Amino acid sequence: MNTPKRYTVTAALPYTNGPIHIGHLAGVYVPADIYARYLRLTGKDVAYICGSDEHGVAIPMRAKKEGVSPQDIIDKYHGIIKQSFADFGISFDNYSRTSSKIHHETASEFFTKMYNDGGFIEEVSAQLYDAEANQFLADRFVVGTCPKCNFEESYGDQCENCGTSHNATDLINPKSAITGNIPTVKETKHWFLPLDKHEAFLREWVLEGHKKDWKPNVYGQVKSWVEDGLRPRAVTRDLDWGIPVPVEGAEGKVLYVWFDAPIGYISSTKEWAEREGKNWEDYWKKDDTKLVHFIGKDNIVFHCIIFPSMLKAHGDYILPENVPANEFLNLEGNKLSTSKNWAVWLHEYLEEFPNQQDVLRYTLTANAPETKDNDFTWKDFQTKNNSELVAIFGNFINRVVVLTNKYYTGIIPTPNNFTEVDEDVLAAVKEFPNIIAKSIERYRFREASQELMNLARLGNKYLADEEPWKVIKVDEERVKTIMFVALQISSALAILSEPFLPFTSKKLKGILNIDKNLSWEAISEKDVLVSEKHQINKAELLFSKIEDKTIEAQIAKLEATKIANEQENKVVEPQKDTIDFEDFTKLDIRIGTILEAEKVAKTKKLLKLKVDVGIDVRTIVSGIAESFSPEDIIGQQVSVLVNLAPRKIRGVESQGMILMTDTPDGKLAFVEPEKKVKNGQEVS
Ligand code: B3M
Ligand code: ZN
Repeated sequence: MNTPKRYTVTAALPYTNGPIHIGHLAGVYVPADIYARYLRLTGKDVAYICGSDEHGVAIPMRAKKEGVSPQDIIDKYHGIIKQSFADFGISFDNYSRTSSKIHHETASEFFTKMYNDGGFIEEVSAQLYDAEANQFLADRFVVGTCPKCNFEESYGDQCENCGTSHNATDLINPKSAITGNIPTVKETKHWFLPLDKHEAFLREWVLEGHKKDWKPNVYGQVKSWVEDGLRPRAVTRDLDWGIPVPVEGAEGKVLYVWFDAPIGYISSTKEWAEREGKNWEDYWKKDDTKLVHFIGKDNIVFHCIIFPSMLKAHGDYILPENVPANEFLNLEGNKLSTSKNWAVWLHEYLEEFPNQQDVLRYTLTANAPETKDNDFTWKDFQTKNNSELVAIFGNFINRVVVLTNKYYTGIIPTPNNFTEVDEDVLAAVKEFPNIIAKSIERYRFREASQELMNLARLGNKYLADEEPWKVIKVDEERVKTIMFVALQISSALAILSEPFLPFTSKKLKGILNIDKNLSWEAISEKDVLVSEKHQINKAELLFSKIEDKTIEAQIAKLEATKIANEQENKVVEPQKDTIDFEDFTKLDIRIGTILEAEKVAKTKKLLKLKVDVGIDVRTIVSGIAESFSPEDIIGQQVSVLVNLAPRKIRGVESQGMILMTDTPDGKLAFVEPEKKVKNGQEVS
């Protein structure tokens, strides 16, 4: 495409069935935000568009679970999600929602136009049905074995394991997610998008047209779907939550959520254009507009096959120039999961790391899952903060600002002759806008963020080599030049960091007191970004060190989640065979007190105890050493089976057994009386 006149940048519409976490941010919203901010900084006309996806079946399902209405669910999470985006500086030009009137109208019109043009096949077919729930089962209402990868918990429309999208009737051994019943089949009428008819177009447009510029992971998926053979896909559903199908004879049916959701990009653009006095059609119908969809890899089929086929069939719309989908982010080695609470939720992060949005943005960018799944670890987060943001970026800026204030009361000094080193550094700075831009334009945000850090490294090294704090004692004039150069680097950092670290960039511009509108290109074009005699402000810390204990607390929190999940999934042992009361009375269980405890040599688990059981004081060997240290249990009351035949354990005769139970953290606990009782007291 020739130089675009304007850009429509979309970020996947999040489902409003839960808050958002770091995986969403890393996969979609941060990269899209970097891209949009960069475009604005380079003077481009941009519409950065998003909104809430409020028609997924996960929403009525969640509502049912919580005993509230779907509307309650979407209102709650739309609010939370929108706030999280704002808090993290995600600079959407518009954040809409698919329950809005403008969206219902836009989606209905879209469907109607395609319908009138003969863009759908109308077909009565047998669909899965849950007689008990009195409901057809599609999408997330049905689970079963994936026909492609044999994953046993595939959803009706998509397998989360292999990413394949299919029809609910393709599932092997389907089960209703509502009742657990095996579904029956029942006939119902639906409208299908004949994807097979769009195959030639898709081959030409993607397989031939975007071989070079699309990411290999995206291109590869599209290719494999097209080559597997495309089949018609139902775009309507028998449900009561969604946009009513706008044709006669479709009562009780709604549009499939994946039919209406991408149209949400269009309706959100309309909402924005109306507010801003723009023409939305310029952003969706003009060939000189560059449309880019930012999504996660599970959305590739919808954005690269289904939606483009809809746009093409409709006829008035442009197609995306690129769909830079990311792979997935994991958390400490495990898949992020809303239902398992295995996540770092954005609203929680902000409570625990107030005003540190940029640290998360930076870590997620530097470690973005661009070409493969990646892992977020708290240790790595700490390292990125302490060793890069604090030690390189923050340190450099702090030195420059503190010294400028100290030597020149914050007034930028007049430089003398530049040395070769100065000239080289200044020339190198001028290269950075291009270097970073190249990476961003190729959707390589990790690389771009590292180039930004390289600019800070350049500044840090310059100061370390030139040592103005030493030179000041012997050559004050030279120091003026050094500080002048360092201030130019600082200004370049303030501007170039904006897409990545918007909060820091703003703060830094404030400290340097520089023109908020200095453009990206200015850094390459101008010889001087901040001139002599310009007054800067006092130093403020841009980043602060994150201590080990803070990180340990986060890791402990995840540990607790893991244990809670395990506990939840733990199966309760089935009951043993029935015994007679007689059998029970044979057990002689007493309360005793531990008087002495010591480790049994050369064992990990065993403690040798002296226990007063009322009858006598006896030796008991117990496998509790991994849960207790000897000195902590002296005086502890315990339940003891006293008439168990004595046994030799590691050469020590054990005269009884202490009763224990497991706790959720994998340790043992004593079965003890709630109040202190007399030793020898019977347990019955
Ligand atoms: N709501 C799916 C998701 O969050 C979906 C994206 C819609 S984009 C049009 O994975
Ligand atoms: Zn699968």
